[in-house]
Amino acid sequence: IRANAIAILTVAWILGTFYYLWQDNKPAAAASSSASQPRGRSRGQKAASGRLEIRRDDRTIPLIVTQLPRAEQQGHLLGSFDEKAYLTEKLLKPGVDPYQDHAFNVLESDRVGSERAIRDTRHYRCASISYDPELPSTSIIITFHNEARSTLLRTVKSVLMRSPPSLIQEIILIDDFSSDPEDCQLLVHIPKVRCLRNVRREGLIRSRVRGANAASAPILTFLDSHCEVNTDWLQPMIQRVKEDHTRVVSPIIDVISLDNFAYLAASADLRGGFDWSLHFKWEQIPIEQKMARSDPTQPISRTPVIAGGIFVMDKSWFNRLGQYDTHMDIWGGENFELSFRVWMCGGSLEILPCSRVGHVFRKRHPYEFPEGNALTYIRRNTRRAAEVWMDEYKQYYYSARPSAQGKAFGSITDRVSLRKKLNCKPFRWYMENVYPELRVPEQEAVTSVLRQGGLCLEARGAEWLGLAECRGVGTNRPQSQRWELIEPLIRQQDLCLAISAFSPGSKVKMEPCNAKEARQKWKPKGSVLQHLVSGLCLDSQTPTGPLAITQCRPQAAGQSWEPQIIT
Ligand code: LR7
Ligand code: MN
Repeated sequence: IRANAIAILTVAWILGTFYYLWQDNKPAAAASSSASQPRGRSRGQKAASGRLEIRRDDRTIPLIVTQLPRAEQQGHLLGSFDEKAYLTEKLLKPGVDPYQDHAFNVLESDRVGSERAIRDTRHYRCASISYDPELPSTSIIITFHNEARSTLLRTVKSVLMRSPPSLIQEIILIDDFSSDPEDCQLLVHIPKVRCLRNVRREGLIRSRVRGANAASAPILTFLDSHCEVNTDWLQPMIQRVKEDHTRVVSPIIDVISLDNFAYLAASADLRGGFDWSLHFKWEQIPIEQKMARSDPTQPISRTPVIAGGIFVMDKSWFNRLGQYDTHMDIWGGENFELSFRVWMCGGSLEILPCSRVGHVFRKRHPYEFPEGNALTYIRRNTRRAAEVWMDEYKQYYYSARPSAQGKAFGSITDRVSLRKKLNCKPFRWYMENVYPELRVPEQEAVTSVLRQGGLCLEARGAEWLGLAECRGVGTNRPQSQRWELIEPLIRQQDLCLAISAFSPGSKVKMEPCNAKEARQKWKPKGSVLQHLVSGLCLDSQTPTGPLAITQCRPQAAGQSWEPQIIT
């Protein structure tokens, strides 16, 4: 009887496998339209048309569903873990708003389960790439604060289901002082899962560092706590890092709808960018780069920044580069700090289109910020990044985020000496080589007269320059007495104030503007106009002529220039 039963089971299993393969090979539209279309259409609409307009997904594209491991493997994956008990203990009470605690629809997350099939969103050519059979293993690091159990579990299980087991050394969960320690502790019954709990709220930056310090694999993989990894997500990333340990790589981050948990493909030609307030944004890769991309499976190299949550990095390289700035608290800014540091100190950042990881994007933070609100921390953290890494460009950060000024941000001595020790390039290099598309804000031109007593600085073309009676008021001032002060130039139409030589007594004249010409560079300092390179000051009372440069004497009447702005 036993032998018979085994024979029957074997036949059934073979038939089942064939049926499965046949299903997979059928024209994909027929195989999956019933499974995904109606729901996706009716409920997916909101997510697709809402704030994530760049992440539109064509729901009519035939779906190819990722293969699930068979039931017995499934059991093996979870060890003694009791999934049902874990989830049902925390189900949403009737009448409670499903968005309240997590800023996504937790009812839907609970409902879709932990091992659903999702569409393989990669370019089809990715599936035929083969990777090194001897890839190094990785420690997965997931930090969380009061994550929903079903999303946390789906993150962990998708990693176990969709990664070659030999590549997963361990999954380290850092419970950042969540209300219920069991959210984390119960999960250690799953093989390879470890749980570290912070004794106080640290924020994601110090939590990740704690995870990295506990990791035993040579490669680190960071994930947010509400992700769902897709087919073969890990191999492309580890491969790139193995080939060159200074590469820091990210997947394309697909969108999991916060309303219905539909898994939506993100556009494959986006990269990470920012504006001067250090606000992260996805942007189109530059058109030349787009046209040069003949192979859609190739990395999107030269992303100026990464989103920050999902990336793979060599552990020794992470440590050598100074991990993270652990004086950053709670949330925000660390992705800029890391990205600038990687680029400026000899590494590179890239996005791999053959690696896909879904992430639940939210519209608000569901958790508390211990002091103040999110902005309190964003300001402080991004300010630290700007102060350490942005050199003279930090002025643009401060003009774009004036509220960051004047607030304490702690000591940056350690990070500045780290930058020295690593011999990192200046931010100017980053601007020129990594992010030339980021425009430096136009200096706002100020038009004014330059008064000395009752007289005004006047130029009549290039022919005559000197002091003359001030004429007109406000907008009636004559053109010849109007000066545009666009640092470092002092400009009148196409002509600029220039010295003729760099020694004291050298005459001053008008000549065609050229912002690179050292003789034309000035800086107003109190009431004097100082020539930048010579350090001498514009003077009207000199023996050599009407206008020349002489040693600066701020009290001298001939060096006092009072700007009066013309509105
Ligand atoms: O105090 C905290 N402690 C934590 O452990 C606050 C948060 N966290 C955890 C949290 O549970 C989550 O796992 O940190 C992770 C990130 O927080 P989220 O998911 O609330 O924020 P987010 O998705 O907006 O985070 C993005 O920006 C952050 C800036 O500090 C981090 O870099 C996140 O890793 C980053 N997430 C991603 O890059 C995923 C793609 C999103 C985009 C763009
Ligand atoms: Mn997140």
